[in-house]
Amino acid sequence: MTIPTRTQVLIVGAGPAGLLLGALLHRYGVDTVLLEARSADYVLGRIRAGVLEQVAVDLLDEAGVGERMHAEGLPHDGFDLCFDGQRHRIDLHALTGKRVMVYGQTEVTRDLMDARRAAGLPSVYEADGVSVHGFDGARPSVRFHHQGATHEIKCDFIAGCDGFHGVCRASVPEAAIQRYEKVYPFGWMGLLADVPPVSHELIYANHERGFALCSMRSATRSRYYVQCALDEHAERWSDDAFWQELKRRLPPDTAAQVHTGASIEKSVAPLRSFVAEPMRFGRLMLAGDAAHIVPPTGAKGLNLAAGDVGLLSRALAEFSRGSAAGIDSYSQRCLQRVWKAERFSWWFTSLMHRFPDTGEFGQKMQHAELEYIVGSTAAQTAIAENYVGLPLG
Ligand code: RFL
Ligand code: PHB
Repeated sequence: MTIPTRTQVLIVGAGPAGLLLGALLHRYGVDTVLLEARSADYVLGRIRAGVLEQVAVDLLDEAGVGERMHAEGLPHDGFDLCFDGQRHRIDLHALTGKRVMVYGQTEVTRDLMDARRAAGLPSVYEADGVSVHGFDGARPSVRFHHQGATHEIKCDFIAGCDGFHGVCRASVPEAAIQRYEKVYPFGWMGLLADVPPVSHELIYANHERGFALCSMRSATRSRYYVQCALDEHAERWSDDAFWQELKRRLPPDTAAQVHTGASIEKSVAPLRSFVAEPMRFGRLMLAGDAAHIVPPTGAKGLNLAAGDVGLLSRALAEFSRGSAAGIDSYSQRCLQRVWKAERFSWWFTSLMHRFPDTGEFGQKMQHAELEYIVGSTAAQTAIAENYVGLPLG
């Protein structure tokens, strides 16, 4: 492939945000070049999100990549909240009329990559030293190295879809950006294994030893998490130690039904809440984890990324037809939804985890709130409407 020297939208980052943006823009007749620092295999090897909201499902359909998701994804009508050795079902569908789709981020990424390759759209993997220039004027450009050569691509807009540690947000002058951040004093250790899930729906457990989550990727592949110390190393945990710890945090009858087996992947992720405001700097637009991070408890990260690029793709398509209205309102429209998801993710994280300073009073508060939730349809509805996802403004 010859690397183009000009494009309408230069997308930095081939995670779900960058790939979905590219697919939507292709549908709208806007051309893109996608630059990714890592190899395609590396990107596909990262095990992350598992739950898609309807908004994300609709956008994947609109991008023309929904076929395998509908065939292989698992629609879920509810999930369980677990505490005091009891499971309580939150009936998402009865409470909101909506459901969520369990379909892994790895599969979403693979579907989008395959579609981009099939459409012959330019992507450069293993692009080194990406730097962004001139976004405060009308002619931005991006420079990078690839296979020993230096390249420059001129563009109308740069889409910063390069995740939390990317180069795009870091290239914005300090004075132009406001950051809001909360780092949690624990992480999640995740394990992926080819064993049937313990339950056909997800289980979120509050336990005195710490939070646990039972999730899945398919009827034969399970994904489990346990809250752990921030300095925990997954390599130091045998699979057996993980399974034992998971089971201790579940009610005995549920623990007895956990199918154990060799892990395919085991890793620790820190938990963080983060928002950068605004999300637009001249002709540089941030989307997804580049602009905001949520702790995974609410399953919102990938869904927020999809929502951002849904709005951004429409704004950029409008711009190519002569209207800047969508571009001008992009940041404000995204941030309204982002802050609501930040609130829900922070609240659900606070409710379900043991914090070093939870103390006896804090535990009583968590317990009273969990008791209130299971006894109140109003409280369950509030959880359900946030969990299935708020509308794309
Ligand atoms: P990504 O996926 O981080 O992709 C960014 C891409 O940019 C590349 N990059 C660069 N490329 C070129 N030049 C540079 N200088 C670059 N710097 C970085 C990176 O290599 C990468 O390929 O961000 P994106 O696309 O915004 O997508 C966000 C999601 O990945 C993330 O929000 C979710 O995974 C969060 N998340 C969950 N979200 C959900 O909606 N539902 C869930 O159930 C859920 N579970 C999770 C999660 C995240 C987790 N971890 C590990 C953080 C569970 C976990 C454990
Ligand atoms: C997952 O399956 O990886 C998953 C599911 C729900 C969450 C977080 C992660 O809240």
